[in-house]
Amino acid sequence: MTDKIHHIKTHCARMDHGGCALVVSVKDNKIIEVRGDTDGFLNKGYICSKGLASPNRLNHPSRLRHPLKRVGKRGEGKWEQISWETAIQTVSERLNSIREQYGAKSVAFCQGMPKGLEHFVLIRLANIFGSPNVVTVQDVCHAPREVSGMHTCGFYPVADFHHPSRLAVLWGSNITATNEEGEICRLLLDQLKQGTELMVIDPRKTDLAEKASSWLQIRPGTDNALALAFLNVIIEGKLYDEEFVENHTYGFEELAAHVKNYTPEKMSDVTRVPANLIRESARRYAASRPAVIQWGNPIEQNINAFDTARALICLMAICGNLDIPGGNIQANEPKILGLGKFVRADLIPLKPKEMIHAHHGTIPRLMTVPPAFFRKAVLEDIPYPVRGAYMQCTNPLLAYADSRHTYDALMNLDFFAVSDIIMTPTAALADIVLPAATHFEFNDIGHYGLGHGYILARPKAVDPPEECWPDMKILNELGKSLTSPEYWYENYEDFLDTLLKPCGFTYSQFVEKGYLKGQDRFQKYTDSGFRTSTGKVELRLSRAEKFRLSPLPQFTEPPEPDDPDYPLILTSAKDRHYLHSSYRWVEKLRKHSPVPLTEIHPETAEQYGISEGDEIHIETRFGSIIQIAHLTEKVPQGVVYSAYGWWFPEGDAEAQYEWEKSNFNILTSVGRLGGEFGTPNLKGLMCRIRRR
Ligand SMILES: Nc1nc2c(c(=O)[nH]1)N[C@H]1C(S)=C(S)[C@@H](COP(=O)(O)OP(=O)(O)OC[C@H]3O[C@@H](n4cnc5c(=O)[nH]c(N)nc54)[C@H](O)[C@@H]3O)O[C@H]1N2
Ligand SMILES: Nc1nc2c(c(=O)[nH]1)N[C@H]1C(S)=C(S)[C@@H](COP(=O)(O)OP(=O)(O)OC[C@H]3O[C@@H](n4cnc5c(=O)[nH]c(N)nc54)[C@H](O)[C@@H]3O)O[C@H]1N2
Ligand code: SF4
Ligand SMILES: [Mo]
Repeated sequence: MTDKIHHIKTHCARMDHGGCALVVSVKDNKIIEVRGDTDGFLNKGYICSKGLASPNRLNHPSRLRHPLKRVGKRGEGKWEQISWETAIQTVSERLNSIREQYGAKSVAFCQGMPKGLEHFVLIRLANIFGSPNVVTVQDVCHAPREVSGMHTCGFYPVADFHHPSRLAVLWGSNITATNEEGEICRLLLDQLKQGTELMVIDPRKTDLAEKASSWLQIRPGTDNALALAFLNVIIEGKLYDEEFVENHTYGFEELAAHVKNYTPEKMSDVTRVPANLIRESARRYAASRPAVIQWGNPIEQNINAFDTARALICLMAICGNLDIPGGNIQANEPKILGLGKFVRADLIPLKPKEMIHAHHGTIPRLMTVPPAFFRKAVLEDIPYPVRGAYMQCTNPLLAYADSRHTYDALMNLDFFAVSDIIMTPTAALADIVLPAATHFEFNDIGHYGLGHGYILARPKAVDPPEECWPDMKILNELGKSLTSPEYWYENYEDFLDTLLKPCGFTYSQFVEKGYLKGQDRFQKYTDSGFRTSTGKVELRLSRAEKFRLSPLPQFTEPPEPDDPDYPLILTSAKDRHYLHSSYRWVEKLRKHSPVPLTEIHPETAEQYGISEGDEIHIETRFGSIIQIAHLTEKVPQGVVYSAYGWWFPEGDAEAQYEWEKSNFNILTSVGRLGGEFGTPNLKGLMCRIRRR
């Protein structure tokens, strides 16, 4: 007998940070259609190609369906199917024996981009196990924005697209392709129709650069120089918000004296943005209150990440755009369980001293280990040995800078387990591979802990295939076996109710509502000041010396010095049809973007005798890869945009699916890192190209 069609309202997830409300039509435990929900709080009906293809992940023949144990040599591609009971027991025995031999901190818990609640359950497991080492990709993704925000103004200033702005600045954010952290482009596009002005700071002519009233085609890797030039123009011209500066900032005079040096003329040489365009754009930002800055990955994907984030927060502050409607706000969370309680931070009071990166003198309040330092611990025992790891929702062999360094580290671990939905190059090296259930297959909550002031219901639509388990369930069972069972639940779904308890809703009541949002409250500083040691926005950091931080935002030089052997500048942008290294195996998406393309300006290509469609080598001092040339005037001369995240799921499993051939992170290095966050240079590298 066949079922009727059911329509389920849920939110998209795991194709990016998620956020679009969806209506999912289900028949016979199969999704037959998804569409954007016009009632969606963030997307108002919008859906992208990834959202449309998202159900195609579920019944794909490549899905992992059973727990696997490595039987051959590491990476040889020989596996034995095992039961869940054996899998949980093996992972737990191996991690416990490492703990006995070297201590709990010798086991790392690794996660890539957070997908949902599983991220926080993983942190909870690490805390209960006693390891301070949760390794994430925050070094290049959000920590520079969040933690620099905490130090400067006491919060992470997020773009408020829910209230009208006079000007929106996209500073290295390709929002129509990436919709990062649920800043779904639909809200911004609606504002643009209502007359909000747009400024885009991006080397490449993005969709929105075409529509912007000003487009600053910056040299990759020089965003801090540009932000400092903005500060110079605004302070010299006394265009800032005097009342705000007078009452709510600390160190203005020092900032003013410091930025005198960064004139538009000087910074124009560095950034390649004409001085008059810098002047005009800075003036426009200062004159357009409320103005919002949607800032993206490029500001935090080079060694100057801290200074760039600091300069941008100073800019928001002195122009009076912090915590006002339509500006960059401190979002208020709904009344749900706080993060510290959920992850049981109380169980690990020594974490700030003991986590690997504390040894490297990173910035206070960075609570996850930068991948470069994790690998140093594995390979060099610095500051102590790390011998085991549990990894979920991550593909480090593609996502971490310096892929060969990652390979060496993975090969040197005594034991590691990976939970994923398919066999990736990373999983192919693991000792145990666990088949995860994915979005649509279990009840989850989205956007918890991201700092945007809301959470989204993601109720299940269909059952997972065969033996696939949600990560939350895997962790709950592993928790019971690996640590004291008192911290874990009979049923992992209790995590959902525990989180919602303070607001009085059960999970099903929450699902009825669809989302929960904190109340809008702005300019909270007028009552209580800013949550910094001075109670003000710290343009100059009052505790810089104590924390060994630079007190004022700096520009000294681009991330890499000019190099005659590598005369071109290399950067990247996310592919709108994929998430990082994920989903090259989803045919519907692969059709849109079948091969790794390197974008080059036609005149630059001609200089090197390269034509459209040629196979080319892209080389840096650190490595060489092969991609296909695509000539376009959208990128500037002398700048090369290579595709990031490529491996070939259709390739040879024993060769880890050609993970080296086109992988952008073969070109990157961990030789030089930003001191505050351990950030490597991913964008703004020096490279050269040649025909194959
Ligand atoms: N389709 C898709 N969406 C995604 C993701 C994905 O992989 N694919 N990933 C998700 C994640 S985890 C994140 S963190 C966000 C990231 O979202 P974004 O921050 O938007 O990410 P990127 O595409 O890396 O960079 C944005 C823009 O920066 C430009 N750019 C490159 N170098 C520079 C530079 O040096 N300076 C400036 N100013 N601009 C530069 C690029 O041309 C691009 O248009 O996206 C999320 N959404
Ligand atoms: N050169 C360069 N490097 C970068 C970046 C860049 O722009 N350039 N961007 C950086 C950024 S912003 C980020 S966030 C990181 C991303 O780093 P990662 O998050 O490690 O990147 P992904 O390649 O998306 O790997 C995610 C894995 O999770 C799996 N997965 C999907 N759903 C589930 C699930 O429900 N459960 C489990 N267990 N697994 C699942 C996918 O199959 C995939 O293998 O990369 C960073 N690295
Ligand atoms: S923009 Fe993101 S959340 Fe929206 S449909 Fe696309 S992948 Fe899903
Ligand atoms: Mo990210």
